[in-house]
Amino acid sequence: MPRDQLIGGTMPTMNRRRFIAGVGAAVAGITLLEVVEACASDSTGVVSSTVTGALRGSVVDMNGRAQGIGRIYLLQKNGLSPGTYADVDSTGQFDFGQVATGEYLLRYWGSNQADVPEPLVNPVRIAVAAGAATVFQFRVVVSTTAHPDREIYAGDFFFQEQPAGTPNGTVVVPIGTVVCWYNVGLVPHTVSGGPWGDSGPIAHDGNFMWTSNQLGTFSYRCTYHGTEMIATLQVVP
Ligand SMILES: [Cu+2]
Repeated sequence: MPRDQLIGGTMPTMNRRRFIAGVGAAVAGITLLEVVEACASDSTGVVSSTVTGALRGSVVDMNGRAQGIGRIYLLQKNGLSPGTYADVDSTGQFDFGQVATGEYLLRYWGSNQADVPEPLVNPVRIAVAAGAATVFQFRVVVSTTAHPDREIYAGDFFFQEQPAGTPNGTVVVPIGTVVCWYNVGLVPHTVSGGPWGDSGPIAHDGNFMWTSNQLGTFSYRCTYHGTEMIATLQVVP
């Protein structure tokens, strides 16, 4: 079906300006985004494949001083990282440019030189609105001591090592490493099957930690989503 026929048939009174005005107030779902695409090329002559908003921000320490350390990852709202990132520049700024509207998670990664301290949230949930700038400031603690922990996200519905692991892949850690599974998803998950036994339900924003005290290759899974969420932890000397 030709695109203009679809537009005329389903949305005779909709124009792009009116749609953009409304999209900021709505929760952007897939249906909404499809409508945006259908509306994006219209009689005003404005042509774009998706509606976007700017996404940028800064990194400061707890005293408000700019810190040019690290990298910001842009995750999908279910916590999955497709590998999209922006480096923090020497003045502490990061800039993703124009991003498709919708909900995301934004994660700070400090390359063992800085961390977002508890109880500050990392990753943080954001919503990119059409035609507006979404600006977020991360507050971090700069530390010269290495941060040896390994973090694996349990999302909806996958395990993924941070900041750039393969979903449901194998994570290799030296013995004695503290491994932290963090539920970045919206529903409960478990980490079950390794020498640690069973984490039990981990709520949204909750975590389970295990200090690797046994060599071996351990398959583990989420008991609720065992066919989708299955991954491997390998502990080496
Ligand atoms: Cu699960």
